[in-house]
Amino acid sequence: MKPSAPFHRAALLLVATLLLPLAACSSDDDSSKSTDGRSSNTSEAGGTFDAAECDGTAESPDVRFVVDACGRVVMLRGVNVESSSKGTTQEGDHLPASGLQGQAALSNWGWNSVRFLVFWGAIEPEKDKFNEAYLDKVEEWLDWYADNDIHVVLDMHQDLYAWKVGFDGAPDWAVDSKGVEKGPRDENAPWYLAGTDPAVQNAFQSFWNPEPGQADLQSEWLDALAHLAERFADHPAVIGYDVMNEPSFANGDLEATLAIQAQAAAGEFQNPNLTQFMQRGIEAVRRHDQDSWVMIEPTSLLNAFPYPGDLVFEDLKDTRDGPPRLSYAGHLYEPSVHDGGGYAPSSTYVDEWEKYRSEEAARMQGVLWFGEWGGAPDQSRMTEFITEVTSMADRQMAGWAWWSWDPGGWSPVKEDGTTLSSNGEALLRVQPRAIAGTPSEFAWAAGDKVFTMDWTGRDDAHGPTELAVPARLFDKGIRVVLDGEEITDLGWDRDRSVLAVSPETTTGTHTICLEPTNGNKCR
Ligand code: IDC
Repeated sequence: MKPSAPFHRAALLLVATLLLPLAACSSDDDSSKSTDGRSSNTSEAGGTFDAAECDGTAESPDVRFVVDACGRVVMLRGVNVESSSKGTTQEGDHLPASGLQGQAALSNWGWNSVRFLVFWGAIEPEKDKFNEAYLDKVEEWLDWYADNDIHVVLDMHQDLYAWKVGFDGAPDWAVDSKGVEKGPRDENAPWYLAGTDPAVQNAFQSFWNPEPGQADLQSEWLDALAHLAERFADHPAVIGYDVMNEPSFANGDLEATLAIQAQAAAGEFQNPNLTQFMQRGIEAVRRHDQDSWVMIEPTSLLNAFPYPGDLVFEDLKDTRDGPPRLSYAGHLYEPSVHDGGGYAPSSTYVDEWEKYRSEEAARMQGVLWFGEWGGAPDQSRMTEFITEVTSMADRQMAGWAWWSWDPGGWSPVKEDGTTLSSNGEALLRVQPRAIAGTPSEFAWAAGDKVFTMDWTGRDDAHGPTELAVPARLFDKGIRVVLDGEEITDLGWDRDRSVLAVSPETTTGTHTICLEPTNGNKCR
């Protein structure tokens, strides 16, 4: 049925907002995952640090934190790599066009993680035939990340379901648009508006709400995810799996979605279909990997408003032995910033996002992590936006992954792949990478360039506490006060922008303050 004109306009408006952001050291049974070369031989308080102690057996001190194989709390901070992998058809290598060597730039800023895009259609281009050659290539990237102490979340990416209906994700064989071909795309309109295309709508409904006789595509997706986990469960770089990027329309098609807006805004809409799929996603990963985190996204509608979450949070259960390792991975896209319209001083988006998403992460006993956030550098108050979001992330002790690496555009780097863009300048900050204990709070004051953090040491966390301290922020050097004493012999690797500190005693409470070398704020 062709939508009537007013419906179409309403639908476009809705989709404009609703399709907008929706949105370690991982451990494993395998001891190959247990150490990172950097930590070995480091002297740990109370004795010599033995890297063999990083056997991945330490549990997180709190469901809100990820830990590495050394038991250190890892604050995942990094970037999505990368949009260029999507390509325009199922064919192609589906690897980042910017190339592996370009990744050195991000490891030089002390960033510790990436969200790496992979695609069902690349993993399983033919039904039931996994493409190991593609996964071998992905593994080359993972090896590089492991060698450079960067944790990877593998993101089962899709945008508007599949290449066959205009974007990316599902293999051609898994697209059932019920006989409707994709319509022409208006290249001048934001990409997500193509979600109104009946072919996209039908393909989504075939996936989420199959009619009798239609294939069970959700199980097929989850089998591909399980295969990914089987391939990389023992890989030292892999810390997590994002079950599905930006799921939308699990509750029903556009019309059904329009009909529940008031309910959703009032926090009265729950999405059992999506919740069940995400629960099955947890179980698919756990078929092969007991130790990685499973990243779960709400309906992408929530990235844009934001509304209260639609998942039935209390129903999501990790099936591993031991405390849950789940992450709540909604995206953070302020609608105007996403579309390049600037960050209005009156915007309440970041505050609302913080309120809803932090409560929801707690309800599902998960780590709060913004799997995507970003915007173009050349818009008003973009630096303020970045500062507010990163400060909020610090306040919540949450992780984030910037969208996206792809040099140029929104990237932290310009087209040359190394020169910082203004986004990159704003994103460079002092932040924790790995904490040999449990953090209670930390904050970065960008104006004064002062970083402070309090934590409590733990016997089951090994290796030094590491901070990202970008060398280019401190051309004259740094001054560091640890537990009230100025550190004279700084373990600061300027090339990698990593500062390693080890308090005299492992346990007990600790406090660190870092500032420019001539500063006087740290005591
Ligand atoms: C965007 C890319 C853009 C591309 C589009 C469609 O930046 O170049 O044309 O995808 O493939 C998301 C998605 C993510 C989007 C990103 C920015 O998860 O794939 O990338 N975004 O629009 N959800 C909200 C925003």
